[in-house]
Amino acid sequence: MNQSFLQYVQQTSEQQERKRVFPSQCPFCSMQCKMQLVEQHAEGRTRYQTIGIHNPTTFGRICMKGQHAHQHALHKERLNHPLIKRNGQFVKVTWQEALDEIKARTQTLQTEHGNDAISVYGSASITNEEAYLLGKFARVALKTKYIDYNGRLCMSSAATAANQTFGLDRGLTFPLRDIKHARVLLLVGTNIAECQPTLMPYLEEAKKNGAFLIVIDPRKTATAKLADLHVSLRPGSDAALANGILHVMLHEQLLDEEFIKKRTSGFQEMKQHISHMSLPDITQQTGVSMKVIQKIARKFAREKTGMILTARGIEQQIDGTASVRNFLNILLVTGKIGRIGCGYGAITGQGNGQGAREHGQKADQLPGYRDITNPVHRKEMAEIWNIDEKELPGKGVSAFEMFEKMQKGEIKALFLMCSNPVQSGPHASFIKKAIEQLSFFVAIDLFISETAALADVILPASSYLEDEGTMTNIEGRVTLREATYPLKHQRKHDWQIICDIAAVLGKGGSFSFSSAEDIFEELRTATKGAKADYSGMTYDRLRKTQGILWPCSHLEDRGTERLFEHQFSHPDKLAKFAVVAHGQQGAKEPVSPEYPLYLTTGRVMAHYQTGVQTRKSTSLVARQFEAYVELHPDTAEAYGIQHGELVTIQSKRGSVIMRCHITDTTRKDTVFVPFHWNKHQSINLLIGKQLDPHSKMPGFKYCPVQLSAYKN
Ligand SMILES: Nc1nc2c(c(=O)[nH]1)N[C@H]1C(S)=C(S)[C@@H](COP(=O)(O)OP(=O)(O)OC[C@H]3O[C@@H](n4cnc5c(=O)[nH]c(N)nc54)[C@H](O)[C@@H]3O)O[C@H]1N2
Ligand SMILES: Nc1nc2c(c(=O)[nH]1)N[C@H]1C(S)=C(S)[C@@H](COP(=O)(O)OP(=O)(O)OC[C@H]3O[C@@H](n4cnc5c(=O)[nH]c(N)nc54)[C@H](O)[C@@H]3O)O[C@H]1N2
Ligand code: SF4
Ligand SMILES: [Mo]
Repeated sequence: MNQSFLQYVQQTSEQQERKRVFPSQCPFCSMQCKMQLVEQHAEGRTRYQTIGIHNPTTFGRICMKGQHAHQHALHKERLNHPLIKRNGQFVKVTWQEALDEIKARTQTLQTEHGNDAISVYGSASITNEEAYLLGKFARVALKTKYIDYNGRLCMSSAATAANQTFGLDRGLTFPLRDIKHARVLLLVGTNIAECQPTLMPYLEEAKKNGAFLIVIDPRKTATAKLADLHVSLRPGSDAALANGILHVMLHEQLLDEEFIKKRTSGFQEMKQHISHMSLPDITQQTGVSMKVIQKIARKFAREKTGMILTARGIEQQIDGTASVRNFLNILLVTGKIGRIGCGYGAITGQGNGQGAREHGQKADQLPGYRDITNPVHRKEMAEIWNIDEKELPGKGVSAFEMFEKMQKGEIKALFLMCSNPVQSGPHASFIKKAIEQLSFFVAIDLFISETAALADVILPASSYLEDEGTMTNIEGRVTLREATYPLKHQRKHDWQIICDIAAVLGKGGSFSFSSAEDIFEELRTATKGAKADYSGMTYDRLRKTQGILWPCSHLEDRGTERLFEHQFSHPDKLAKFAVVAHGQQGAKEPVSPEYPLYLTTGRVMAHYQTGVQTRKSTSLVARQFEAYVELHPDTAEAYGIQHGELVTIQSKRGSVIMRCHITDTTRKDTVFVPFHWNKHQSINLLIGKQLDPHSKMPGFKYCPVQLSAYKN
């Protein structure tokens, strides 16, 4: 061996010694791609690289956001210490000081104003263990009924619709690998190409097998570009479009009569209702031609297999629940659920969008999807939590309604974990004012977000690199996120923070957990026999199996991949048709000469949600560094606006300023703005306060606006 080769080997092995590998799962979307952070010290520098790891959902694929996630987790602005605001400035304090402050302020407020003076706002980006514990914290430590979470702004319409139609809400009723067996795929308001990029190969595989892909979206998105048929409907008109499709199916007898007879109820009422509808009216309301409506109906009904996938485009509407139910009507009349290649999928959003809604963060729910108003469920949970059932608070109110109560002074304090509502909530200026009214506000975050900046106390949490726990992915697959990056500075895991606060409030006995696994063991018991049953899972099993789809009710149970094969989850085992009057659309603020354009909002590939995390990543910011508005060329011409020019967009509630992107991928009457940017680019300043009556979802995807060139 020559000298230089020996030197090379020596150097390489030194480098090897200085290489560390940390496992985790991406902190962003519901695909929950498994990944490793590789940390390498060489030539006096530390380099980081994120690589995808094989798993049964994404097979080692990752997208650009996952690839650069470490850039925010390792960012210099990450919080290191608890902070208390004194004279308008945040000062670093010890945990003891922060906890003492929390104890004193909370106890005083509860003594003076009752337990319900305090509220808790959670998240679907925390682990199942933390979601479970936060629900327990509200009910057992604070004894308040006011808890809800950011998932209310996300999937609540799909969840409500699935519960009403099927009696159970699991985002996907099938495993992703079933997609390749679907002959027709109907995608409604879902932009998978930008929002769940590592899901795309499933659609591509289905297409290769001959599937016909229909995308219903006002914009010709990257997903729509893959479609055989792109249906550019008027924003907010999905319920009407579904009525049109049903009309054709009923008129042309494109039905699965046996399925309707054996597996459903309410068909006649629905049929009767549809028979009064006029197709020409529907084409007018939706902007979709009769020919296209007929084509969708015939194609979907005549193929042997088919799936409907929805996401926030149809759901984030004040008639989102009814609209989703109407698409589920289409699935039921054609008998396309409960067998391979068929089913419904509400594409989940946040990393734990599925699990975090199952374990008690919702105002009306207890762990495992138990109902907080059901005496039997209450008793079961009270026993597990070792409290008297009478001590268990009742049903609270939804996320946005909590801010209304803050504004009225009924709620006086807020514990906020892992969310940024000042930017993500509707009518953002209202939410900011409501929070400013609080007597006491604790934010638990990685950074000083736009919302945390308003807090009295900020507590520094751990990130996806450090925090072990389970996350339930898009498939309903419970995955174990192993995370071993050392916890630095004064940061703590969200679950530790909850336990520490509970302890100073005198409830330490109910929160004496020493690891995430410890909490999972209690969660298993708490969900036993419930709809979302995790009791057959253990960390060991999750490691060995690479994830189990719930329900899983005993240690030999391999989980449930496909739902509703033999029965639905209502007591009579039948799925329920819905009568959907798309007149409900009339409740929406109409466009007018003053506000003539439809604004719809959403996402771009490079950024995540309110951008607190992705705006810290230099690589992602390089892809897209500012907000923009998409405008059709004819509309731009009519308004005398050039590409790249700054424009003001205004609604009844507020205005924003951003650059104009002229593109023929959007409708002439529709503008689109992503919601990842803050300050004068925060699009939620424009969105209204109206909520869906069933799910309490705001109408993020529909808002009449005016647009004009920006005048300085
Ligand atoms: N890159 C990226 N990926 C993400 C996220 C992110 O912030 N960034 N967030 C994650 C989360 S939490 C979620 S919930 C998901 C969201 O995933 P999606 O719901 O797929 O994303 P959005 O862009 O909000 O909206 C989807 C589409 O709805 C269309 N749309 C607007 N109005 C209407 C309408 O009236 N009817 C119909 N049919 N369509 C309409 C929009 O044009 C848009 O293309 O993405 C997850 N993944
Ligand atoms: N106009 C419009 N508005 C929307 C939507 C839309 O399509 N259009 N979509 C809605 C949807 S679907 C969603 S899901 C919401 C999302 O709304 P938010 O939940 O408000 O958005 P995020 O940016 O995810 O906020 C997460 C916060 O938690 C912090 N964080 C990240 N990880 C952790 C952690 O592990 N622990 C703690 N304690 N903190 C952490 C981040 O730094 C960040 O400040 O926005 C909704 N708002
Ligand atoms: S953002 Fe979603 S698709 Fe991209 S790496 Fe993360 S989990 Fe995977
Ligand atoms: Mo979401």
